[in-house]
Amino acid sequence: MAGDLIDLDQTPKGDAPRLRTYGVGSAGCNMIAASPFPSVAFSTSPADAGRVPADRRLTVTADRLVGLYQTDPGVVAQMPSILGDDVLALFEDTDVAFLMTGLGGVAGSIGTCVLGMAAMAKCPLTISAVALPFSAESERRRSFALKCSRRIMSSVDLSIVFANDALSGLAPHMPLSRAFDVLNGIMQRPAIEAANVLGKAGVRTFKEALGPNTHGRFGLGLARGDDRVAKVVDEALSSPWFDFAAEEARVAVAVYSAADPWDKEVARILDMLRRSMPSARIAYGSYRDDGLKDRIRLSLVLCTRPAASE
Ligand SMILES: Nc1nc2c(ncn2[C@@H]2O[C@H](COP(=O)(O)OP(=O)(O)OP(=O)(O)O)[C@@H](O)[C@H]2O)c(=O)[nH]1
Ligand SMILES: [Mg+2]
Repeated sequence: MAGDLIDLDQTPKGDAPRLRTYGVGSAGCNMIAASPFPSVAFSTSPADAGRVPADRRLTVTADRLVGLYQTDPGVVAQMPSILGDDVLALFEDTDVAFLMTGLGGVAGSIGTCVLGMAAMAKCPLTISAVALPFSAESERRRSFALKCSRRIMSSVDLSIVFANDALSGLAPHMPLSRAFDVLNGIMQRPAIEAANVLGKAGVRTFKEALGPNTHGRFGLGLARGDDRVAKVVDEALSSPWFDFAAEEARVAVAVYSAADPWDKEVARILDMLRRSMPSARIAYGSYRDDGLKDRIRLSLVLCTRPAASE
């Protein structure tokens, strides 16, 4: 129901969900290089999958990938074996599949569409984090990226879209490879937050809170000092990736962390978020992170209507 609050800390904790990150294509393999989770490298080039630490790797030909991409997702949902045992095996023993890619090329864009279908057939929760190409890249590349982004959104549970264009603001004066490292680290955040606040049994509550095929954008705040709560909320809400007004959010997922998490700060954050998005369902969680010292962090995913209606 719109406007309600869902406390993820109250969901059963028990066993931690088995979360796996999937790096798809050349950029995707870069993105999992520093993953703190068991990870899978998937591409059309053995060089991509071979250069990053991963506990599972698969290289498939571009021809096979294109054939699988052209298969009707409804048919795959009924008969996942069409994808092949090697692809399906990547999702064994996985509760949360977190797919990462840079869209625009063949391996990452088509690969994520295909792995999204496999993950949805095999795993309780599938989230994708995809980067859109820079405006300066070719029109053909950008329109292919958008087409695949829409297809990914309409198949996985939650697709979080990051525009590479925001890099110039986030990491000005940095060489591109370092700026990519910064962004690739930020793109891991939603997976890290999910692993910290969701127990295995809470995955279903989270998925129900999201609703089907949800389209998300990510914002991050970090702040210290007396007014750290106001600052952290302002910074998260000023994310360069929010390309719609906060009040249009249908669902928001907010995760607060601190070395000394404090219920009062959670309540203030929720109060401020509620004022910015009065009709959104807000799912929230918190955890202790000693590394933050005197700072607090707020990770925010704002979700709009299901992709199917876009
Ligand atoms: N965020 C981020 N984006 C990247 C990175 N490397 C490349 N990109 C972006 O990702 C897009 C896809 O590029 P690649 O990953 O090289 O393409 P691919 O999926 O391997 O596709 P093919 O090589 O054509 O099969 C590019 O157009 C860039 O915008 C990275 O490390 N991080
Ligand atoms: Mg490539």
